[in-house]
Amino acid sequence: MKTSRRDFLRGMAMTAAMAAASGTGLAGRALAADDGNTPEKWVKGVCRYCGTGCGVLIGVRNGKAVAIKGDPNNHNAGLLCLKGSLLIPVLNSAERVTTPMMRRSKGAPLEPVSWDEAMSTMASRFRASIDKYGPDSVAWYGSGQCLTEETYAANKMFKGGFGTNNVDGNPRLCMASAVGGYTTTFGKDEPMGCYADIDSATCFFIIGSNTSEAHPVLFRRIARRKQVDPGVRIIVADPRRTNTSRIADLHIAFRPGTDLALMHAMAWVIINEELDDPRFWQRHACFKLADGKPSDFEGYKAFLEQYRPDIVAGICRIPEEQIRTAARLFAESAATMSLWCMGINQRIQGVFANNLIHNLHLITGQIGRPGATPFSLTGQPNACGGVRDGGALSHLLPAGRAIPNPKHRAEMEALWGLPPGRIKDKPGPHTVAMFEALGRGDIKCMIICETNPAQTLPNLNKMHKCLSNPDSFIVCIEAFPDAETLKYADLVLAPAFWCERDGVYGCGERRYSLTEKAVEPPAGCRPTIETLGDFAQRMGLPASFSFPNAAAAWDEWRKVARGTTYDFYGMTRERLRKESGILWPCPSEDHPGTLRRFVRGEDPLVPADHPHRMFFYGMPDGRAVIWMRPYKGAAEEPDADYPLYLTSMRVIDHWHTATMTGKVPELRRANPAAFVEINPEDAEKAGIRHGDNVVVETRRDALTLPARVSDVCRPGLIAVPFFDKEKLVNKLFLDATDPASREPEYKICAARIRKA
Ligand SMILES: Nc1nc2c(c(=O)[nH]1)N[C@H]1C(S)=C(S)[C@@H](COP(=O)(O)OP(=O)(O)OC[C@H]3O[C@@H](n4cnc5c(=O)[nH]c(N)nc54)[C@H](O)[C@@H]3O)O[C@H]1N2
Ligand SMILES: Nc1nc2c(c(=O)[nH]1)N[C@H]1C(S)=C(S)[C@@H](COP(=O)(O)OP(=O)(O)OC[C@H]3O[C@@H](n4cnc5c(=O)[nH]c(N)nc54)[C@H](O)[C@@H]3O)O[C@H]1N2
Ligand code: SF4
Ligand SMILES: [Mo]
Repeated sequence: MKTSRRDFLRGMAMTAAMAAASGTGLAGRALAADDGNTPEKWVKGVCRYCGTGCGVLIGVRNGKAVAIKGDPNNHNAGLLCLKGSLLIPVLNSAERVTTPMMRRSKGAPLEPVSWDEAMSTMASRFRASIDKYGPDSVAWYGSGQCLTEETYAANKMFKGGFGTNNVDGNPRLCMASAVGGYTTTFGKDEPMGCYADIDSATCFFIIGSNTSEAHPVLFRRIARRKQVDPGVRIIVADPRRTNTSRIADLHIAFRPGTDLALMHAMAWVIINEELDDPRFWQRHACFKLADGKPSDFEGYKAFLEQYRPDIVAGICRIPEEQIRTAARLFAESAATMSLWCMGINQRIQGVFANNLIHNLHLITGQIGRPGATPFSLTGQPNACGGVRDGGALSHLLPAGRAIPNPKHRAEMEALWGLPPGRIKDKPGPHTVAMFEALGRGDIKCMIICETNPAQTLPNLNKMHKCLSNPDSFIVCIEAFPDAETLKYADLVLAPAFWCERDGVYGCGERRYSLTEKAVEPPAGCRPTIETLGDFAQRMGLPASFSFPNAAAAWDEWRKVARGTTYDFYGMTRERLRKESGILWPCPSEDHPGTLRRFVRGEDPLVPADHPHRMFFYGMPDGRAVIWMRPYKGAAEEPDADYPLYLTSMRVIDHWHTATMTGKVPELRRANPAAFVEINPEDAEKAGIRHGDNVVVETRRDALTLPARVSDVCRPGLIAVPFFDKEKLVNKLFLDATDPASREPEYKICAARIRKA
């Protein structure tokens, strides 16, 4: 790829503008990612961090990465946020895992070992376990940060090769409720809209997403949309007054966990003020009771009576007028786009809350037109492409197939060349249950890849016990030596990081983009696709389980997706090399990709002669479901002993456990350590001042954190970030999960505070 000096400067200027816009004012640093060396070549890739999936160009000189800028041809149009523009120091960090390491016994230190010894030890432990206890004694715990090819190979190896459905990953902690929402409402996972919808929307309904800190480049696009057209309206529904809410026309700071009541009340207003679109819902939707039994419009209207705005204002503790305003803005706008993330998903009613967002779009017909779409924001760079589309959760199979479906299992057995019946018919355990099984000793050997569960699982004291089972054998494929989970590893394998290997990331809009290899990994680090292939061979699996490289795995995955509703057969490696991302469905090499799914004339899976403009082909009768899901409170509501709500959130500068962003001095300085946000009212009651050390206590544990007293949290709510390994805040949270998605309720528990 050739880029002129002028393009380079332009790209850098954009990066600088974005860095400045992110509020940290470190534009100068973003300009020269390294020593000011002029790159000899630019290699195309994807940002390592969030599910926005910004395209990047990595500048390389003398085999070393020296600069980064936004890819002008990808959806981000050359923009990057500060984290993304400071990726080069992470890549070049001296603090890396550069050799396999092993403990000779539990409690002994990790010692460097050769790759051969590491792999043969691993294979003999796994083999012995499978022979003695069966395939369900081994497990894979993966990540939405692994490359698609790695996830595909691991899923195939465990489900098809070993015959266990013990395959799960951190998207369970993240996107599982969104998956459940899309599949129960529309029959198929993944948003039907695209990022370009932002440019056409006239109303944004942002609920449970701090877009400005968690998806900064998309937030920029929303803010620009409002700048261009001041008539655009933004509603933010979040109990915290976040940076996102600062551009809102209406900020609804409701009581945590009451979203379902709020959205039913909005539906009540829409229907009672006749702002709904009967022509749309009569044609494209049906009504169902919570238990799945069919109902009708009259049944829905009657159901909504318990959520009249005057009642719900009391439940949410907000002015009734806010509900009416939100409902009118949503329904009357020319095109409304909903955006949501963990405030909705990480809840014991996460799937139901997702359903209710879809309800609002279905009753108003705000769907399938440019700007009108229910769009779930994805957290990790490859949660969609690798884990969701790849079917690498314990109940799924690739490309929208499900473990309990005999036809789907038979299809995968045929595609993988396996005897019939090889894939088990029962789903494996979800994440929390998988670690419980490790603690009980039912799972003996586990691979943990590109995720740091010892910091990010809920109810950590309990999970640390599970990770400490003396009979277990835990393998971590981990790039950075300070990851908390390494304390529990028996074996650590050294991976090639980010652009030290090639592979595909699928971001939040069904867009697949290729990261090309830009630089060599440190000696001693191996691409994970090779590690998995080596492991499969040593486990005695057929050659089809060892991919010679990522491109070969990609080609097989294309064939597995072919002819399904996830069809991306047309995205050859060659095309991905040339183009900066393509959106599926994309069934043939001459297909341009699909911006809006389910829409005639755009989605190749909707017949050209279909009588209607939209067709929800994921549903047997083509009708999406308007669900009557009752609201109930959180798993642990505040009470006399623990009177406050406690929630957890991200900060713009850090990526999860900060093993990467913590290596960048500018980012570390901006947010060096954990804190607790407290509203001035609550602080005053407890005699706490800004900066005081505060004991935050829940039924599980207590931690001392410095107070940030501000109006960010509504009264009665406190909030903590989870990036700081010196303060493992997840010890405070409970491991209650949504019964449908099994996603933990990280967003709510009960707490009390006192001055330390
Ligand atoms: N800088 C940065 N960006 C990231 C990440 C990161 O670590 N750092 N991680 C990525 C990942 S994996 C993910 S999943 C996303 C997460 O992205 P977000 O979900 O946007 O981030 P969070 O800060 O976890 O939570 C969002 C908001 O939920 C609100 N909330 C709490 N309780 C409730 C409630 O009851 N109802 C509603 N409606 N809202 C509530 C919180 O106040 C918070 O502002 O970010 C991605 N982007
Ligand atoms: N309290 C609370 N807890 C939460 C959440 C919350 O909102 N609140 N959110 C949950 C959500 S949504 C998510 S997604 C999870 C995220 O939780 P995790 O996935 O556990 O956190 P990360 O820090 O992203 O872990 C990624 C790990 O991969 C390593 N790594 C980086 N690059 C590579 C590589 O190329 N190869 C390999 N093998 N390893 C690499 C990093 O060093 C790091 O240790 O946290 C969950 N936990
Ligand atoms: S918005 Fe997300 S993907 Fe884009 S540069 Fe920032 S961290 Fe990377
Ligand atoms: Mo996430």
